[in-house]
Amino acid sequence: MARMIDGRWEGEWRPTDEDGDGAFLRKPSVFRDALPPVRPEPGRYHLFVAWTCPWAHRTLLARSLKGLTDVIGVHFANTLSDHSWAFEERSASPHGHARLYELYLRADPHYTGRVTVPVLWDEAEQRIVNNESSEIVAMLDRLPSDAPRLRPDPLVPEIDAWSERLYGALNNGVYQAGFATTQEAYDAAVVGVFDLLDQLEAHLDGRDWLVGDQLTEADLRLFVTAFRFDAAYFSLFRCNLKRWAEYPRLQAHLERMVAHPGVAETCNLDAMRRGYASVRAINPTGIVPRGPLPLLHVPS
Ligand SMILES: N[C@@H](CCC(=O)N[C@@H](CS)C(=O)NCC(=O)O)C(=O)O
Repeated sequence: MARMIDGRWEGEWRPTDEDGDGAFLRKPSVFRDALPPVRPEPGRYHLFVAWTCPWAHRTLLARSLKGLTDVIGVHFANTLSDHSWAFEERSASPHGHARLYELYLRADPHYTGRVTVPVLWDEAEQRIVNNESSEIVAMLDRLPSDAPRLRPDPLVPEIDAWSERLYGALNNGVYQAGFATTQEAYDAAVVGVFDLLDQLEAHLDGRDWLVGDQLTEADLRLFVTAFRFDAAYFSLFRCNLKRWAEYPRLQAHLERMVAHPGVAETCNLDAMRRGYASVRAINPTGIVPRGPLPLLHVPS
């Protein structure tokens, strides 16, 4: 068991839940409210994230690309171990918490579920508004802003169709490969990852962005996995049929994203590498592999 039941930790922490065939299952998020579509008062809402986490990364990207960095606070947890994410220093959490689960208990003393990042926290009402990254991205996108929409109405059906494919086979597919406990579950996941990469490489022929001719939420989904692929998923998750850099158009998309204003500041390559290497279930010694690294200049 790896979750809280009625506000108490149940058993040993493990990185995942499984189905009976050794395949990794991701549980639905619990807090699912929405923000009102008005520019929030600065300091009221806060994102709790971790540099490692791709789901948290897309909320950081939405906050940055929508020009909301002055309005929505951000707090980084660094290590994930027994009893959830820990903050490097208590000051990283506005309430002086050492661990993320304390925030969940502040929102609901009887919380039942996994304790995950990202969390969108409402300081005024002392509650978790939402802990599902796709919904947080969509609600940040609806806030008034001069920045272009990440989900422009006419493109939403195509964005959502890509999002579903990206989530199943790639964003979550790499985790299914990394956390599989049977050969069959691992093989199925890895084949799915690389089949989709082949399809994406073909789709990006003559295009800069996945949908339409602008950066959308679909590109965020592709990017958060692309950024982690060579440095974490290739080695630690054994997604090693090819490196990201061996796909010319996917590599060009990765470089285009990092060069886009507002993206590089959401990336921390070293913290991300250390974060994945610290998951003892897949890397018992905790040694951080020196390579491979993505072939691009990103802040370390
Ligand atoms: N559905 C969530 C999933 C988030 C998620 O799985 N976060 C991971 C980190 S990448 C986590 O916090 N895991 C801790 C745990 O499951 O105990 C979302 O997309 O927001």
